[in-house]
Amino acid sequence: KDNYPLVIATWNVKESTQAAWETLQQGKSALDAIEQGCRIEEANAEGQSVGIGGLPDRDGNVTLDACIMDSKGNYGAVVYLQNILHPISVARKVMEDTPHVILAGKGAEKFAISEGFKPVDLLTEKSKKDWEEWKKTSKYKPIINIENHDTIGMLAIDKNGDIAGGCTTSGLAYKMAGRVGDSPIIGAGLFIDNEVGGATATGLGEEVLKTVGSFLIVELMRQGKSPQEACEEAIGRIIHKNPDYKDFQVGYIAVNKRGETGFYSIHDGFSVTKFQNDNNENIPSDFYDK
Ligand code: SD4
Repeated sequence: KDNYPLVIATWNVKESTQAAWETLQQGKSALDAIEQGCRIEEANAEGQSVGIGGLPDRDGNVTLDACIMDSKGNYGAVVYLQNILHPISVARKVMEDTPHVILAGKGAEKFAISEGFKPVDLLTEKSKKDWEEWKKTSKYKPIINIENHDTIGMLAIDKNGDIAGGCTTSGLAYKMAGRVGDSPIIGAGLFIDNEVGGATATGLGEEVLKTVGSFLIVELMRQGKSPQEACEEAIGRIIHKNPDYKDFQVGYIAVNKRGETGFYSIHDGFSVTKFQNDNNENIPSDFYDK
């Protein structure tokens, strides 16, 4: 029981895990904690892979993907959402206030505005400059670890032992217009089963999608694997299927029902932030390609 409440997230996002932890301390649900935690990173204009300040697609549009899943197995997502600061909150509204689970593009934006979200320009001067610089060569190659990587995948367990998760991103920098990654797709970027545990992903979404990584991790835990073993096997699956793994990064994090955690990546440089037992800590991840 001492293992939770607990919050764990991809990358170095201490302010996000702090906000989620404080939400849990107020007696709120894991779902509330996830939403509050993710909102911090979404509003951080310095982070160039989530929310405002996210690097645009190759046409200069910032397009956001996000999803959220609760302990009852409910799920909501937005894909290719533009001009809205908090996709995680829109995803929650899709889950709670519509008969659907995914809304895309203009429809998602229209829904958000009808729910009171204000349109904002998400392309910052800095990201616009970086994009203009990129256009000079227009070489599309996913970067193994983006310096200030902060696509946030977050898992939380509240004091009742209930698990929720969320994932929010601006996707890959300079992606093709229309591209959607793993982050908002159930089973790929995120999966929760309150009887077993949860998992979430970061990195090259195409590889996570093709192996349905987060669902795989939860199913492996159901079969008795620890969160660590399950993350390692899911990374192993990608490596086995794709000999080009040296050129891209994927990182997974997982929790099980007992509040045990695991995390693993293909390459060095991935880290997680974990808030547990009053301690908010950024921890480097072990990795495959040594
Ligand atoms: C994607 N998985 O859109 C995301 C990108 C990511 O940190 O995790 N960036 O493919």
